Amino acid sequence: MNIFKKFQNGLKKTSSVLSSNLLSIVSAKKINQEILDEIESTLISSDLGLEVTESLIKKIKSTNISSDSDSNFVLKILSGELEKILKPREKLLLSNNNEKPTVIIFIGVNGSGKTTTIGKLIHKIPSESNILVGACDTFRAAAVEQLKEWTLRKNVDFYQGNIEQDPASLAYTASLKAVKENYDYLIIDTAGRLSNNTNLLNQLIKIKNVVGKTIDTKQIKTLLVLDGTNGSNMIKQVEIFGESLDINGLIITKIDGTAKGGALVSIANKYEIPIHFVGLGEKIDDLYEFSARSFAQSMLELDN
Ligand SMILES: Nc1nc2c(ncn2[C@@H]2O[C@H](COP(=O)(O)OP(=O)(O)OP(=O)(O)O)[C@@H](O)[C@H]2O)c(=O)[nH]1
Ligand SMILES: [Mg+2]
Repeated sequence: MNIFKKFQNGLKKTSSVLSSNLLSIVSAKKINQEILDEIESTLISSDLGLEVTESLIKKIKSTNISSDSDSNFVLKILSGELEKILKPREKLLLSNNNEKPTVIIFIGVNGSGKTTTIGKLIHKIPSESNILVGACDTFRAAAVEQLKEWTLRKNVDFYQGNIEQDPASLAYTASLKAVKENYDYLIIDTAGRLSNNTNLLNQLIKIKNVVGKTIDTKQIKTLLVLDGTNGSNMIKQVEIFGESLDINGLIITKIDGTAKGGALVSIANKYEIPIHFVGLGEKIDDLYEFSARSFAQSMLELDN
């Protein structure tokens, strides 16, 4: 299946609500204030946020739309505007010209998709690269096993400690190993839930700091994994994690399971943080490099 088709399928829940509502509003009608109000409430209800919605409405107002323009015309204007907002957030995570190792620390609340996304990501990294995966979610034995299974599928080296071992001490020895044994990538999984948020954030800060003792901070990427089904609540998570840690990139999962895909646009509009990947399903190859054009077109059920 081509990539655009994957985006179209992954965004079906979002687009089926958004585009059919929009089409029924604009079809064969002249755009007047009442129609604009209806478009506005449809856009808001798809979690695009107020600011993005207002800029979209402004664009429609300033475009000369005659009553015989086909109804897709409005959708095309909207998708062009969405693409403009999303485009600056497209950025490849994996590049070859970095110093070795590149460290990728996955953070995010429990259930957001960290461990699964690591599994999908190691499947994407070309097999000539050496990858070490560190199981720094020592909070639950099952978490270690879940991660280990993914590494076995790709025959990737796995580094684990004892259950309830301090995750930062494990991250430290994993980084020593990654440097000494010349790995290309060290990928670190972390816990999503501790007794409270402050403990979690302090632990993540500590993990990042100890890795930074051995490996240049320029080579360390902290990626926040967000559950797309949370819609605009994802913004709160970017804020909470962003207060304590520099977030270098975002991965937004479970886009396939939500009609609130518009929230990704609202995040792209609010934060200058790259969106590296989107999760469009549970299977190993359901992780896709973020494409502004595919996302925008698919949200509105337009063809590429
Ligand atoms: N439909 C869908 N499900 C996903 C996607 N990504 C992850 N999941 C599912 O989300 C659930 C939670 O994923 P995990 O990877 O265990 O989440 P986690 O962040 O590691 O959770 P903790 O270890 O508890 O912090 C699993 O059932 C995954 O299969 C996605 O893109 N689409
Ligand atoms: Mg996990």
